Amino acid sequence: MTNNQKVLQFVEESAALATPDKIVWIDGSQEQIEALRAEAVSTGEMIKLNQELLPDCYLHRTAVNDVARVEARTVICLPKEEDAGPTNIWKSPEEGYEMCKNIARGKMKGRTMYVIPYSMGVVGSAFSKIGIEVTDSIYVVLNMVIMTRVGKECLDALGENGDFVKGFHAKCDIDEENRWIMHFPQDNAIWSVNSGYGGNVLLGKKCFALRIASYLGRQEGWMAEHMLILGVKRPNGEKQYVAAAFPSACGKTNLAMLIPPKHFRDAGYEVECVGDDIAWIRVGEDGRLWAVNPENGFFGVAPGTNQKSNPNALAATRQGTIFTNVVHNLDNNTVWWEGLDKNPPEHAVDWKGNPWNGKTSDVKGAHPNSRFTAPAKNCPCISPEFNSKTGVPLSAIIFGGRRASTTPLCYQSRDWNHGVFVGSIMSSETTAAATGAVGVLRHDPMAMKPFIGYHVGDYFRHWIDMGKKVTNPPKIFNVNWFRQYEKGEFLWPGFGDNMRVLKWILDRCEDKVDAKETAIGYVPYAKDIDLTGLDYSVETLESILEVDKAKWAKEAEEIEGYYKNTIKDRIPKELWDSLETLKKNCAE
Ligand code: SAT
Ligand code: MN
Repeated sequence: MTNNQKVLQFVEESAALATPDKIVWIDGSQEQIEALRAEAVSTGEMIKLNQELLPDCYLHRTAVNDVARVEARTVICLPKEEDAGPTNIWKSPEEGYEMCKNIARGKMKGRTMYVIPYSMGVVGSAFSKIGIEVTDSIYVVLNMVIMTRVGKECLDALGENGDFVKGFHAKCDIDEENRWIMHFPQDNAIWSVNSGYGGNVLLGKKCFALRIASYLGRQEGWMAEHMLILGVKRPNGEKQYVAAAFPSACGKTNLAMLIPPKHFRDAGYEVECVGDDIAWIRVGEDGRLWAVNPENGFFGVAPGTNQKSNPNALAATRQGTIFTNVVHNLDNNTVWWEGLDKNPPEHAVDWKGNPWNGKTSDVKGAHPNSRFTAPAKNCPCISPEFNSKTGVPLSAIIFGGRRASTTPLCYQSRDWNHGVFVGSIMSSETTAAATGAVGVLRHDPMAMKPFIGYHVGDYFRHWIDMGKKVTNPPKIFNVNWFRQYEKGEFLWPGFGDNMRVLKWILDRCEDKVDAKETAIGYVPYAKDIDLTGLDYSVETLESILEVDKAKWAKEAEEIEGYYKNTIKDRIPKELWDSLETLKKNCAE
């Protein structure tokens, strides 16, 4: 399929190590995809679902010990430990390669090695980059076909000499103790062994499009961020785009596909989705930041997705979708998950493969991190700019985490550098997207803690430097949809009603609305958040817009500790200055 010697050599070396019986190049053709689906069904790797209700849809179950990203086994291999920084696990490239190779040696014996040429971004765009993933998993192939642009045209775009990101994946024994996801940023290489779970094995996603790409972006002067991208069309037809960073499983997919409340729809507002997870961002000739979504599908969290919370995502999963670790409804050969509807199936199989009765069982049927892999083109609100080679210009960047208290519903930074500070101090409660405890508050700067391919302090510096290159920067905001009463109950309705906050943000970008200056930045006046059609008291709104100086003084102290004791060095002076200002403002 190619004359590119580097590609041929990579495939040859991978095969020499893993010794597969057969090598199959993925050309992206429908016939090949069909044949692979049939093979996966014949071995039980996938279950073909009801083709009338869910055409071209399949169900897959991972091993029970392999259901999420493994941050403690995700490694950045650089020569110097200090260059990986305090947010990453580090190994030297020598040690990393040796470990992965020793684990993978001979492990494809009796199996087929698939070679997947793929593009992150539209093939042929200056934004895009090509990867080659070798894998012994048909599930990986079929997911990559949805999540990226796969096929011969990627090899053609590479030409005889082009460079690419090398991805080696072998399932091995799905052994937790020998599971490693290793990145070699200097070599554009990724090795993944002993896992079959999406985030660990779809190497185009977090491994390439965030960890390797963030490293490349710093060298080449652009940014790879854990951000959704959405567009809002105003009644007069003008469009504004925003990119928003939230940690995994904090509602990026829901926000990206938001349906505005009736009052806004009637007035003519529309929201379109450009991406739900990753943004590659460059400075345009006009001095603005332009963003593309390098992916071609959605790897969304299933539980909680329903006709009310996200009808667009649900619609996207009705065709050509792979479901992972959800409930198999045996009555009609479809799928179910907690929060889909109030009618769990009685005759079903849970995510572990055990018989499950949704009416009587007191254990969950779907894993909390169960997923759908759906083609972007299925999404009813996919943006006409989705395939744009230049992307969309950003009016705003939004940061947001899961915070029960302290952080108000929304605030705006004073300027770019202060916005970088606001991103750097993000904390969020952990979710089921990664292994480990759920609901623990942890620092997650720019929602990138698990995804920065180098030192977090250098990453902050790169953000500050980018600000110098953009003459017309987006405004930077922070939101928190997750404020709670004492315990449990959320104070803001969220979902489609987030449009009310989004509208304020977009109005701020056009200087159409005033704001209150506070210790932490500009906060909306309650009267300026349009509550029409919502049964919600202005007092409650005021309470979640409040900036409590005493709490923020404590927060500032905590941030200082994080900067000093965790990140330690390489923090840009601009961020220390912002911290000093915050401390001073809270003391006043
Ligand atoms: O598992 S993934 O990393 O692909 C999804 C996520 O955690 O954001
Ligand atoms: Mn994500």
